[in-house]
Amino acid sequence: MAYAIVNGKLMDRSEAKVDIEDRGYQFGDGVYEVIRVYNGKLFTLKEHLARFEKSLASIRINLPFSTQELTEMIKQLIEKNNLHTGIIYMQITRGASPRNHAFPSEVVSPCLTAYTKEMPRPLAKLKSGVNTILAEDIRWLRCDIKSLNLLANILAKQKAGENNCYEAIQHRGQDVTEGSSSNIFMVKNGVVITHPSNELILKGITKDVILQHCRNLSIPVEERVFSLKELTAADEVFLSSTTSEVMPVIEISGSTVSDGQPGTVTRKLQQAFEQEIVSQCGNLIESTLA
Ligand code: DCS
Repeated sequence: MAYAIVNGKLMDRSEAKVDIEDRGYQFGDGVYEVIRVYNGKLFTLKEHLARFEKSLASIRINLPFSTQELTEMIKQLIEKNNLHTGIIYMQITRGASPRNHAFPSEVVSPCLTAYTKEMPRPLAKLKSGVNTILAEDIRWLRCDIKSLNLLANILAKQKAGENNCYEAIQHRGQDVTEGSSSNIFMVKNGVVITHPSNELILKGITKDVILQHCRNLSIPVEERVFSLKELTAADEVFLSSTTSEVMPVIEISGSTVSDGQPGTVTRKLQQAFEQEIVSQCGNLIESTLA
């Protein structure tokens, strides 16, 4: 039997239901996190919990549990579901209340739901790299909040899929922001360049691990806005996310990136990322680099 958490309680996943007037369901009034699990162990848990709390505070929802309680619930769910390699998805909404845009005037308890999913590492793609397509970034101006409202991201990802691409690279006018569900990096003359973590993008946990490893490896980094023109002239491009790790980008809207092969800086960072996984979660069965 697969288990899920609803309102802080562990239950049979097939019986996990929420109210039709839950504000997450009606308004997307809530926030979420996706955390990677390798070897049954949570990767970068502390960082995800910190971002979750920041997202919650940004939309003025109080976490109905302590971080410690939440951690215990998540760990119990992983154990109960026997999750080896996959993800845990969790979200908190403002709760169920008669429909009205403003916050409920009565006291409503926020609704926590969580479940796990087996998901192998995308090893073949990590080796070969992926194709991407450009998409205008039509999102709101608080993309730093990991909000349940994902319509613009959905439309961008759908455009990617319909064009046989793995991801859409979003841009506001000439400025590259981030992927529909990932951060974007380019490499030029050995320098790693990526959008600053401000309100126009999500501060990726994977992004921060990568930037830390750049520092460790003495790879120069510039966190600054870069243009579509710079992107198309890049030596290397890669994207990052919890599920995609350090993913080489070999094509953008039909144009090949450099020679169409994952670049050397990208490879180095993939290697460093794998070492980080091993140090936090133990040895991996298969490596990207083998
Ligand atoms: N930007 C956006 C818009 C995202 O949705 C994500 C991750 C990222 C960047 C990368 O952040 P992390 O490195 O912290 O994962 N999105 C999650 C999602 O919706 N599914 O998987 C990851």
